[in-house]
Amino acid sequence: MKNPVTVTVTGAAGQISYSLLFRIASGELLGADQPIILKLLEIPPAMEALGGVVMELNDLASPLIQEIVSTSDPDVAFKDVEYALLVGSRPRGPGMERKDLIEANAQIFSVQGKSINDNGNRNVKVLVVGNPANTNCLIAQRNAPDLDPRQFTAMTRLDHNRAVSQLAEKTGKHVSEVSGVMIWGNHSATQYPDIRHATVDGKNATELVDQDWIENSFIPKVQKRGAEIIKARGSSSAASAANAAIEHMKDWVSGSDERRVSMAIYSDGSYGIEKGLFYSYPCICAAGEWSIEQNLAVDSFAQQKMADTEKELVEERDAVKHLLP
Ligand code: NAX
Repeated sequence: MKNPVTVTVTGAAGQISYSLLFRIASGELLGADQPIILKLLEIPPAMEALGGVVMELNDLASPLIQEIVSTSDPDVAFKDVEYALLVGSRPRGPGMERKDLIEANAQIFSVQGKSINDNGNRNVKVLVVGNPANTNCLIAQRNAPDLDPRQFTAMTRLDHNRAVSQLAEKTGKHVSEVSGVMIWGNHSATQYPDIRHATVDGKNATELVDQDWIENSFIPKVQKRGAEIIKARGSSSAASAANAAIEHMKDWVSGSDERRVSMAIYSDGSYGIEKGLFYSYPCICAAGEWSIEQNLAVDSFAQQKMADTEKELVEERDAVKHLLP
């Protein structure tokens, strides 16, 4: 049996975690032979509800879970963490402007970034899910000066999967026949879901659909899928978000087998995007590392879309500039 590893999940009493934690416990994240110490972070008012989640986790009688620590202290939650899934964040309250929301979350992610820096394993891998995910990730990373910025990522895998699903539906093919889709930029309504280099059943996707569908149906549908789900379900996507979080982390750890995946990662300036922003790029994962796929052709339409979403990320960063170390 392998030595146990520490996985920390924040927002552990929330909707996404209610799906995520049970899949982690069943080995879907790190494999069926990897014992886990699960550390769960919540805010004090949610600790009672978290107690209920812990009872259910115990009732799995999972052979993989070695220990469960539930706490409202980030330093306890991030002690020795190797895989940190930052799901919890402050939701928008009544009368709250977007700027207030970004600021409120900046406080949370400053504390968590610092705590991961001070308490986590030196090889920790961090995935930020809580919104605004890209900017929350930037804040956490900037507060963790002793760690490599490449250890921080934010989630656009759900957007990626939504794009795959839409393209499969439109072309009448199974999702397994779709490959090469990618998401550029922010996990928000400015993101650019891009099928210019995708294939469906081996054929170039852009030859199977027309530009009008791409611009006026596909892109807005993927950008606004979250809102569509809230309208239908009465609450935001949870199980599909948990699934995307598992896939993001699993590919990062175990490799994506040369499949293109979308991850918001520390920009090194590739494709002319400002260095240091957390921007979603097409990535390939291998040997526990991600790398940006380079030299994909960019036309003027794509260039504009990539710049629009970059602009939003710059604005979000500037809104919290005074809080960045
Ligand atoms: P919930 O409101 O159900 O759960 C969030 C949990 O986080 C709550 O239990 C809350 O008490 C906890 N929390 C708040 N502040 C905390 C802190 N400082 N430390 C620890 N825990 C804290 O939201 P849920 O539906 O689970 O969504 C979680 C986050 O994911 C939201 O920000 C949501 O917007 C975001 N999403 C991101 C997605 C992505 O693709 N990147 C997609 C799904 C989702 O919308």
